[in-house]
Amino acid sequence: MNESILALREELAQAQRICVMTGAGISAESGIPTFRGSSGLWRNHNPAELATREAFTRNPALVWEFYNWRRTLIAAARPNPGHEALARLEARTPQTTLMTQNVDGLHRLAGNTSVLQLHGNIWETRCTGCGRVQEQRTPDLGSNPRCEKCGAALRPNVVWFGESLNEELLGKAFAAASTCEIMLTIGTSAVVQPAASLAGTAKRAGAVVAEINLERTPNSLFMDYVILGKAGEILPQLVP
Ligand code: BV8
Ligand code: ZN
Repeated sequence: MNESILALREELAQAQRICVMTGAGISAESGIPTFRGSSGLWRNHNPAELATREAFTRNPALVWEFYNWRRTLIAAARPNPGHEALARLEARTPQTTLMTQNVDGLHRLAGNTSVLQLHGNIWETRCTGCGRVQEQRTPDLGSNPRCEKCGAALRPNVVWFGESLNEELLGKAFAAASTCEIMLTIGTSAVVQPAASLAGTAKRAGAVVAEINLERTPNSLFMDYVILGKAGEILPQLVP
């Protein structure tokens, strides 16, 4: 086991207040494609061109096809050893705040209870008319699901590019990042804001910051640890 993993494992064992930020990379070993990188494209669409309000207004059926495809994929996915290690971390250190950019719900399925889903939840719809939010577990909702109450079009209850994140969630995330002793950032390319800036917030507040990812990112420059590799292989070594 490399000495960075050994040292970080020791620091994690001592810490009382831990923050974890995850991105699509932690769900890759559960079979869910990431956004960027070779497997990221979907039928020559760039997901970022589908995850916008403009795309939904222009072609709601195509956006629903994208989300129905992802919901079907996620419905078949299970938490992997990386998710399970983070559930053990929260069980061992109750003041562990897990903030995720992912909308797949796998952290809650793995057993984490304090989860900030900064970009929303793919299993919920929101009405574009009356704003009603509903959990809908049927993977394929068809090309034009409508609200039972007011008849308006339903959209996925996720945060699209150009949309603001939930203020309360974001406030909790920055508060946790400002007071934690250690922050782990796992499986994220650290290009999407404001999520990517939370690691810098933790660093400036004096936390030890560690990046676990397949590749280096813009945040690698200020990390105390950069551990390159698969989350599903590294996290179980950090949290046995
Ligand atoms: C906002 C939900 C204020 C939907 C997502 C210009 C115009 C307009 C906006 C902007 C602009 N410039 C900047 C912005 C702001 C924009 C932004 O940051 N854009 C970036 C791309 C430049 N941000 C926003 O718009 C945010 N809102 O700023 O509001 C505002 C208001 C009005 C106007 C302007 C600003 C909203 C951002 C949220 C967007 N929604 N998702 C859905 O999921 O369907 S973001 C989407 O990207 C996902 O949530 C995803 O999680 C997220 C980040 O991607 P990653 O998770 O990092 O995934 P990625 O594929 O990139 O990387 C995976 C990494 O894992 C890789 O590094 C890979 O090496 C690694 N990996 C792979 N396998 C493994 C692994 N690591 C370990 N183990 C493995 N096995
Ligand atoms: Zn409605």
